[in-house]
Amino acid sequence: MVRTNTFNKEEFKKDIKDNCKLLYRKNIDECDDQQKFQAVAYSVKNIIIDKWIATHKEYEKQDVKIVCYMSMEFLMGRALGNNMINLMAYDEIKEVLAELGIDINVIEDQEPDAALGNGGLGRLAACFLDSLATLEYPAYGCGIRYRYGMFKQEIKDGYQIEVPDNWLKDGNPFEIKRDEYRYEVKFGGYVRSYRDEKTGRDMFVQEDYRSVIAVPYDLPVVGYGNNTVNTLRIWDAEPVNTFNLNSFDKGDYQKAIEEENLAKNIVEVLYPNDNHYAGKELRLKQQYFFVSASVQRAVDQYKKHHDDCRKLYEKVTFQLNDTHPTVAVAELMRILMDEEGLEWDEAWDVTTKTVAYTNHTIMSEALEKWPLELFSRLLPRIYQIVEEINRRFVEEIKTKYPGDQEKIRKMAIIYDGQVKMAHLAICAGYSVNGVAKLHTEILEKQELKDFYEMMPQKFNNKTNGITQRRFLLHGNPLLSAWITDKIGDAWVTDLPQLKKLLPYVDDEKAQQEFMQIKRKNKVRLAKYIKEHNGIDVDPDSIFDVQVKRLHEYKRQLLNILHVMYLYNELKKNPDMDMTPRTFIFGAKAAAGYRIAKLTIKLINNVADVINNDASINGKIKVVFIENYRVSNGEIIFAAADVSEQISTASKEASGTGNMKFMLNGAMTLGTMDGANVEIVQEVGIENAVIFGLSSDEVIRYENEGGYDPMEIFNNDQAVREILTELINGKYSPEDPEMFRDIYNSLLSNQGGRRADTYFILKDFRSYAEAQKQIDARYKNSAGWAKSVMLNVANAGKFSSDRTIEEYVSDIWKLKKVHVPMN
Ligand code: F58
Repeated sequence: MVRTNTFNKEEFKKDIKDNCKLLYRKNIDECDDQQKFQAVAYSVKNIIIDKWIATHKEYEKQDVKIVCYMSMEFLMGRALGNNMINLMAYDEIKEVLAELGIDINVIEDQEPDAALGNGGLGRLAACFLDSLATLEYPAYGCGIRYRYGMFKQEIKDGYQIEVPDNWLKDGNPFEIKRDEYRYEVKFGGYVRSYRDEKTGRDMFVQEDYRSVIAVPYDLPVVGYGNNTVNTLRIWDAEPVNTFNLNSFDKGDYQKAIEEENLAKNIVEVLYPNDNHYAGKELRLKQQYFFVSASVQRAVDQYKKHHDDCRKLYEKVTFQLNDTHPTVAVAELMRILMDEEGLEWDEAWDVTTKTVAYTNHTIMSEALEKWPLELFSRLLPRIYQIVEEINRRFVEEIKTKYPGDQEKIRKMAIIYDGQVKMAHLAICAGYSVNGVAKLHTEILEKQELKDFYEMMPQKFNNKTNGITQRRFLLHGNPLLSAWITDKIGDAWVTDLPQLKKLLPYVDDEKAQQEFMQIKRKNKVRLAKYIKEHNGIDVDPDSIFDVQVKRLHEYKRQLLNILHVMYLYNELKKNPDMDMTPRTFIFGAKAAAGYRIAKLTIKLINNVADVINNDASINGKIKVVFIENYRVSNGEIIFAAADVSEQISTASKEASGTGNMKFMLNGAMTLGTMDGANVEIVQEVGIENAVIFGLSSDEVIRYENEGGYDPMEIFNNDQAVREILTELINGKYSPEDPEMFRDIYNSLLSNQGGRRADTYFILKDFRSYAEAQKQIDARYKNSAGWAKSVMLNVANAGKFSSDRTIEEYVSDIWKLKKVHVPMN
């Protein structure tokens, strides 16, 4: 690989010291750690900035097509370490800091995670930006600059407490405010229409509206080992006129106040729901706010060099990260017709060549449907356009399926007083993709069957991926160095190179080296756990990890029920032959998701009982890691032996944590769901442990109205025992009723909800059996080492670089732009 890094240590050192003076009027050794972080970050930005300028010059010069990745969420994590890595200057900067008596880890720990996302969907967006820049593709991320990101989780007395995430408190050294790109975004009022006598066209004007000003902040997205620096553009809201008393005199006092509040509220906070849709007015405001600003900007940028908007699609694609930005369809139509003077058909032609849609879930509770009343009141002109899109679409359905009322009911964009955003995205998008093979198949055959039948050419799969730069090179320096030592460093930008590790998987010495590294990473995590939880864990125990958002379908409950079962077994048979196991959990629950929060409490209470039972000799430990997020995730993945991927088959669209574990040498313990299917395909079923119902079986049961969990309760004594322990106070002596709702959710139908909706009891025995297999396999240390090394060697497919190349060649049709320097 050509090293483009022209790092000068002495200059850099001086720059840090200068920054300390400029920013704080202090010498470096008078600065506290946060100030040192800021100084270092500004120095890194100083290296980035020329590349950033050069990149955008080159894009303008070559007049290239750009993808705008539109997303309500970008879960970026920390920037400093990642930027150092991608500048190929990590080790040098680490040395410079060491010479200044500063520990790089301490500095990196000063940076708050940019947690502008919930989970998989937001992190995927962040991985995609990394890959786009690394592969030299022109791209913008378009999103919202939330004042408060994903809440910080504290555990008090076993309960989750949500603490506001004031991530901008100390300022963000990497961002640049772009005051010159301000846009007005209008809400409410009504649409006045009239005929323009000169042109004979019908004109539409929004009147009596409230508006805000969208102001972008740009964050650099540094490509690895090249000069490309793309942009994540996140929009802040400012009031149109800062409040002035004049408006009081004019009788606009009310309006001024409303606009001030609108600006303040709109970007205040990220909605903390994962795989659940909350139909809140403010949420729709957020969506239209960032979409309108982004589309206005994209059209203006295009017009700088082109005068015919009919060819906009040659220069830009809007990729919709789920349905959240789907108002982009109507906003683009509005701009093209109302502002650029295109006819409906011309505007529709452009729009349907510009917008593409990614689906991330088949969970019905996550599908966005807006009440007509709300939608039309908040976005009157946008609503008119959606109505017309729907009218024409329904006509098309009628032509294709004459007399089939059922098709209209199932496919219309507006139906039953609701606007269905997925239908709008599919109707207007030129591409509809799922995020793993199985997921795409389920979309085509079940969830979106009617759409697939009507327009099969739009449908395609893009199996998710992750960036190895963050989740191996940065997160696991020991394993990275070992791999590079064995096969060179080309894997950093070409992950399938990891196949070159295959000759080592049977080599005893290599196996030992590999497992030694795993052990060191376990020691690192053990230290983190001791510092943050006060719990001692044994690095020689099996680290069995489930970290992800807490959701019933992800079945953290299955995991903890099994822990309770194993504990009972061990109590009955204290000499039971088992390798000590540390069960590690990390999960945030949406603030309003009762049963999810109760599951966290259950995990913590079970942990309390088991960890304090000296009679089991520490054979089982249970740890709940507080505030799971990108930055501590990097430490956790590196230390895992077992990767718990145990969702109810058919429910997890892809999963990406599964890939992060695989890449760091953990064995997947999972169902045949999401991308697990492809992981097994790559690594071989003998190098994973698979259990549970298949997606077909789950779907069949669901169509038949479920199954009867009481049968299992009545016939399986061990299961009956652990369920009874949920309500007999064993894990909540102060309140035996505490976990009654969990008990009920497993055994009784409740108001239209089937008992054990997620087949936890149905899969329990098969899961326990799989857990036994894990124990047996781990005993054979050479066999285990070989299997987990094979996991690393076969992880190549799961790089987001591969995913991005597929998006580029099948959907976006971008050209690489090599950015020269000087
Ligand atoms: C996730 N979705 C999928 N949604 O659950 C996961 O299987 C997949 O790997 C990942 O997307 C990436 O494709 C997800 O994270 C959300 O968090 C939404 C946030 C906004 C409200 C609706 C859910």
